[in-house]
Amino acid sequence: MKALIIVDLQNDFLPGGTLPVPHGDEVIPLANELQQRFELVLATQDWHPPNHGSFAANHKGKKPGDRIILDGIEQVLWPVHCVQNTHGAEFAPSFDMSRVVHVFHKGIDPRIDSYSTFFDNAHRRETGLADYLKKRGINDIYLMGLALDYCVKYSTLDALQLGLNTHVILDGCRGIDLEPGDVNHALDEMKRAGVVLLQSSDL
Ligand code: VGL
Ligand code: ZN
Repeated sequence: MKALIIVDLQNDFLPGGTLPVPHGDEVIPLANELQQRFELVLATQDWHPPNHGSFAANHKGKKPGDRIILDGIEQVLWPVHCVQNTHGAEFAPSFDMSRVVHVFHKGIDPRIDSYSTFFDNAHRRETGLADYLKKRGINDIYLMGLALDYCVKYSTLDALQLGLNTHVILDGCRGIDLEPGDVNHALDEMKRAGVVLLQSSDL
């Protein structure tokens, strides 16, 4: 069975948010349409406590884009975003969630970030998504959403490790490109690892 996983369509990642992914809003109509075509639709939500270690504001003298070592691993610092129970963490109002059966949260632990929807960045803790898919016999996953060069990329790499046939719907994604070239690099990395990159018209 196939599942569609819609990644982080939250206010803070959209134009006007605190960590806007350029043109991120453009993928919402496709998210609404594609849900109708999958038997199982899941969503992810970046869901940080206010004291999260990935926020530059929580480190004296640091600014977004700086890199630090957080609990032993490298961390890029971000503007404050997707704080639990705030408007910025909510899903975009135009995102139709009527067919989304479960939402997986990530980035809850203040000491570690979680770009992947499966594990935190040090692979210490699971979000529950891997077990959820296994229990339901789902071997094929299709991801779309934000951001292509962070959450989508890291999720696909973990998914492959878990033995899932992993697809990315490219016209349903937009990237941050913190460093110009990050999106192209992410595409190469995913392709080399064995992710199937496709367009929604191929579905
Ligand atoms: C993400 C940056 C910071 C993502 C989350 O989900 O792509 N990116 N937090
Ligand atoms: Zn985050």
